[in-house]
Amino acid sequence: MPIARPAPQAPRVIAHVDLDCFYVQVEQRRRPELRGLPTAVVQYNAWKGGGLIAVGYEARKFGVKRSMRGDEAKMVCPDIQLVQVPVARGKADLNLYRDAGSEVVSILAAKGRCERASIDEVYLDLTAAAEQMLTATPPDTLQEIDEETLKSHVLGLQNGESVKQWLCRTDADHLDRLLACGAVIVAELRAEVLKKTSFTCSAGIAHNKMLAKLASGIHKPAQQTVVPSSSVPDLLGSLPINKMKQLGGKLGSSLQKELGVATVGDLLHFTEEKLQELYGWNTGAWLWNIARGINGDEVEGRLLPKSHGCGKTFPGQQALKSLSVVKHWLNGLCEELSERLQADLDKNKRLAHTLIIHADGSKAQGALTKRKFPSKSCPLRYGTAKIQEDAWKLFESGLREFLDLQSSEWAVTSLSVSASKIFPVPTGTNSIVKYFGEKQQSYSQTSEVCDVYGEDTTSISSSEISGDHLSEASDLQPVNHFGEENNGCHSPGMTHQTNKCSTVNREKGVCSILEHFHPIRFLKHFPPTVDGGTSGSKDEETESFKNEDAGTSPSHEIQVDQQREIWRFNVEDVDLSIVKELPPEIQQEVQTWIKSSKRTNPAKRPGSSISHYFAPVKKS
Ligand code: TTP
Repeated sequence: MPIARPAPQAPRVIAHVDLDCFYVQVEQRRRPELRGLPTAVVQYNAWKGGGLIAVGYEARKFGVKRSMRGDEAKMVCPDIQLVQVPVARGKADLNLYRDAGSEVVSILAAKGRCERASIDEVYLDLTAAAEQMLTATPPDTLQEIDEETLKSHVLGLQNGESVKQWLCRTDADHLDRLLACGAVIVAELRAEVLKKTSFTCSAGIAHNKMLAKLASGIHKPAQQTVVPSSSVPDLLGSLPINKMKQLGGKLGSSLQKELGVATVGDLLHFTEEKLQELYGWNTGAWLWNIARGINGDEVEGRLLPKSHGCGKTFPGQQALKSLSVVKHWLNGLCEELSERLQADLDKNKRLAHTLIIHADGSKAQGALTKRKFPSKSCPLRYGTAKIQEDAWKLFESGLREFLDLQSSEWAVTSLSVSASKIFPVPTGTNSIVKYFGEKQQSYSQTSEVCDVYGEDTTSISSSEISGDHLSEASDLQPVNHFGEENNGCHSPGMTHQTNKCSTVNREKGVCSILEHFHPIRFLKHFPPTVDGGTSGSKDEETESFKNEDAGTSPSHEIQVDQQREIWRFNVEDVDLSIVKELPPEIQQEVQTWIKSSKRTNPAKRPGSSISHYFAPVKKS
């Protein structure tokens, strides 16, 4: 669902950079003999020469389109070079393209906040760089403006004004002057990408993400388009409503049918109240905004994908009709997912928290008819065997629901697994709290996975995962957009889920370290200091860790979940020997606290142990 965000107060310079015919360029770099030749990348599927998933610009001149199959493409362009997408485990292996996309991202990220939006698309917030350039070396002061910048398309140029004149106008308003700087910066970045990777890309430069994205596709390949504010009404006035992101589906059709809206600009005829009355407060406000080119979305500052997914389609005769065949494919997909998760963990120190499976299927009702197969999710456990086990349980649960307790014939036509809610591995001063949080969560995993057999306790609804979220999943059309799922930077262990988990633990009698190390006992040994141990800012609702600099005896609070239990102790009183009994990942942290107390000669208490400090709670 689109989210209406107000326009930002200060002007911004946003670029959307999109690589041209990306998979084709990657293949042409791998096989330079293909350069300059009409080329397309085909899907792994021999039927009629395989489906085209990327078409080079030389081939497009002959009328070759992505919707064609290889045989059809050969008919319109007999010399076309068809390259098959790499294959692993009987399905497309996109790692080559993912890695190539990462090369480009690392170059683009040099100039400003960078958001990797898909395998070959990036948003950049160049506001700071443009402001700096405007102050130090605005385009009119440059001895020479490079050719790539001069080739820019500036929308709405009036009275035969040249691009160079527009770029160098000193009487232009601040907004246009910033965009001119943005154009110079983006041209430099694109040249850098070409030099370092040999890939060409196209870009849109505007004051917001929506307009930048629209603009990057206007002139391709290897070109850039600038959208001054004055050109926005014309741009949107001629933009078919279904070409706008998020209006390609039901909402766009409804606007066309119910309101007779043909272009985005046509929405200007409706008041915000009317649009809200028809489509709800948020969507109505969003529609009102986009009609005016208003979009407050931030460039997120994310170089890595939000989720990992892999899937495969089984059209027609290839549909899967037995549990053993589904299991075979599901295991393969889980293996790939697991490898990618492990690589992400090793390389980027990130952990995924949710496993999702999604399938499409049909079931007998006279003939096999297409039905919605429910998506299922559960907390993700690392390790191929565990992922396979959990995915299988989710599939079985989904199938049961899909069949609605009737034993009928069924067929699965697509299958995908994905991992989402990916966060950095907790490090630094919060780790002890997260450690306790993770422990609670991991205990809950078993119960939640088991629960899918009974009531559907899936934490993510099918509607939530049926969108971009799974867009990397299809083997037939692997649209590799990393997804738009909005996951703020919550700490993984101490979210609402943790609260839910702790309830589950208590109800089901599952052990939790917190149940053994009860804070009340802790307080008994180390009474609260003057403020009574209830401090903590309001926005520390789920987690807080505070180092109070109170004289020579620093004390620490750990506030665990929303119950607002405060653990407070005096570092002076901690016996260093107990540190060795703590989990390795938090030993270092505790050492740091202790060092910071500047205690030079800690008293050793023979026989003391961690249980002395955290005495187990007696179960009644
Ligand atoms: P796009 O950016 O949509 O297209 P493109 O880069 O091939 O061409 P253009 O110059 O017009 O932007 O997609 C990026 C890559 O994603 C594309 O090269 C192949 C892959 N892809 C699929 O596998 N299936 C699809 O349905 C689409 C749209 C893309």
